[in-house]
Amino acid sequence: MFFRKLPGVSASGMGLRLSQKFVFLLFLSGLVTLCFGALFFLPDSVRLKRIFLSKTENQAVTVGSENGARDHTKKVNRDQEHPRGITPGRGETSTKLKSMSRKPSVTYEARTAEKAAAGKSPEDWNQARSKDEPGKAATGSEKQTASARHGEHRAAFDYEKFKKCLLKPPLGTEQGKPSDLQTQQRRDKVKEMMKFAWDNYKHYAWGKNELRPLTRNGHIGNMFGGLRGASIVDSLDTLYIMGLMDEFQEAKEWVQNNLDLNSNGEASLFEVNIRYVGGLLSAYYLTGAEVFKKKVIELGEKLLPAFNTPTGIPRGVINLGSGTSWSWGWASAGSSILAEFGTLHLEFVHLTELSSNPVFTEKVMNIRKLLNKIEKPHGLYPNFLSPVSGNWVQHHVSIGGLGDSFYEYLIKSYLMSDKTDEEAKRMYYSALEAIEANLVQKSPGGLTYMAEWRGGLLDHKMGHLACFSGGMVGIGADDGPPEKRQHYLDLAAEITHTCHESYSRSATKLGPEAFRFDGGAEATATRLSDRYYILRPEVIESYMYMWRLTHDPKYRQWGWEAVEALEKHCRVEAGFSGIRDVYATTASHDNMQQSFFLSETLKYLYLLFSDDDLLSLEDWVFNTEAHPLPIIRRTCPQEQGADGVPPE
Ligand code: DMJ
Repeated sequence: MFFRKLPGVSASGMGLRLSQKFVFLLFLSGLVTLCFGALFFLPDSVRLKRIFLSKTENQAVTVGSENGARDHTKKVNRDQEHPRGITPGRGETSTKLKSMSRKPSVTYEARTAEKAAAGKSPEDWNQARSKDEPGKAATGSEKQTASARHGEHRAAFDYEKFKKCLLKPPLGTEQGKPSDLQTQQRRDKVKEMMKFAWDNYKHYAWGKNELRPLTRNGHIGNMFGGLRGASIVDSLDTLYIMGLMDEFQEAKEWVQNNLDLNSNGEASLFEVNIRYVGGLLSAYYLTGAEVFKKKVIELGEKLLPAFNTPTGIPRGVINLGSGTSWSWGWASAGSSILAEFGTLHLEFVHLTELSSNPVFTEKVMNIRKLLNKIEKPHGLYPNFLSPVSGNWVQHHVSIGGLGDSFYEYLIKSYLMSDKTDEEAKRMYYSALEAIEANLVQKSPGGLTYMAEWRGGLLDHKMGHLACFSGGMVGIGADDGPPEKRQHYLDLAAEITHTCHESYSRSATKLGPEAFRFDGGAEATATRLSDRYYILRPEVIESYMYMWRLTHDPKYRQWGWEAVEALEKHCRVEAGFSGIRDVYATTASHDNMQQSFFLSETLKYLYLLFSDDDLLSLEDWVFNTEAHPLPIIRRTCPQEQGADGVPPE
């Protein structure tokens, strides 16, 4: 070491000072090391620790949603996450998504913890801990811990046992083959239509979301984020029940090898849920193939961050990669849509069944709780709700678009719970009463319809989407108050009749997107913009349910009229296409074979011409995309004694 001699200081004196300094420096550095080391022993919340040890450490972080309502700690690795607020490129999904209000719904920490919670094994969930804080609403993880404390350990899902407990074989005794020749031929025709739609999709659009049958190419669209193959996932169960086994096998292999869930696109929570989650769940329950179960649980976990809002009401759009979510730009004041957040229940309950993870059911039960408690104008549920305040944003009520499948999921939740979900039952029948009192109308020509309601004023319009309600009111008729059962069945028949009228009053015998009952109109579209038909299923769906409930042959006849009309006006050389004007005989095609045509329209037609034991309503409920989900029975009927009690 080299020291410069200081003026006026002797060499020996300088040596003494230097050694003193050396000892002092040594002491100082020891002290610093000691203090720094002590940081590791401080509690997680101490700010100094967060300043010095951020980013790269495996550490416990405080979890909080927007309003800080959730508060628990979890071990997570921050390096695995995207930084908060950054959303990856949107590519083809951008056009519509640009108009969304960009409000990330969750803090970075909340997303991290959510993912960590979702990724745990059932044993981990039971061990997961969180501190009880009086006065705070229990979060998902806290409730998980609570259920663990109460000894609610769910056994892993047993597919063989599930199969044994069904009342009927899923495909019926003879694949649902009808006894009379004419019905057999009609059913064969529907199967041929499915094969034609599938073959063309496969040829021209394989792996894309939908087929463009005129330009003979694929369509990706902006509803499913980066997910692909919507037509494949939506078709799995239809192919299977129709016995198109080679095609089913191709579809299954595609799911196994190509369905990539690690996408970064921005997706509609609702659409991904009803088509992908619903499609994969059904495929699993029908076949027992593990690949479907694995994929669907993984996908379900990716949807969870959408629920991280102050109320737990999910936002409509989610980036499946980052977990960031926000509301549709067109939905007033950043609100969530009733038909979207109200159409998750069936699938999420089944996600819990298959994964043994209670978090999925907790998320939807929380939505249910809020909707049950909130004040409802005239007992009606408006279409827009703020996920921040939990209040209605506008008083627009509709049984068609924006509201529709919420009502459907209430009665189906009750049926799917083996009629044990009393809350869903109560909510459904009181909603139906309010609908009857406020929305159900009779036209001057004697047609029953469900009008829309705008802050107290009736809009005498019914959308094609609202035509599912014939089937819904029908399947719920039997569990209503005894004095109302026949009335509900009649109401279901009247609505289905009105929807059929909207078809039979058009030149193509296909129904418009919306039809009116004012200005002299009786179930006809009065606006040019309402005249299109995009291969929608709702009217045929109601025919199918009404057939099963009444066996009145007119429903099969009406279904056959629809088949003929589809063949004549929608079948083109390379698939099926929607049309722009149902009142024009020279068709103008919209160049789109919607995936719901394969999952719903053709499936409901096939079921309409099949025996009732093909996907028997005693065992199955259909989600809103026509994917069959089994009724959940806590005790297996086959294991019960003659007195209905399980043997000891
Ligand atoms: C389908 O995706 C579902 O039935 C949804 O509930 C409403 N719309 C389409 C079909 O019209």
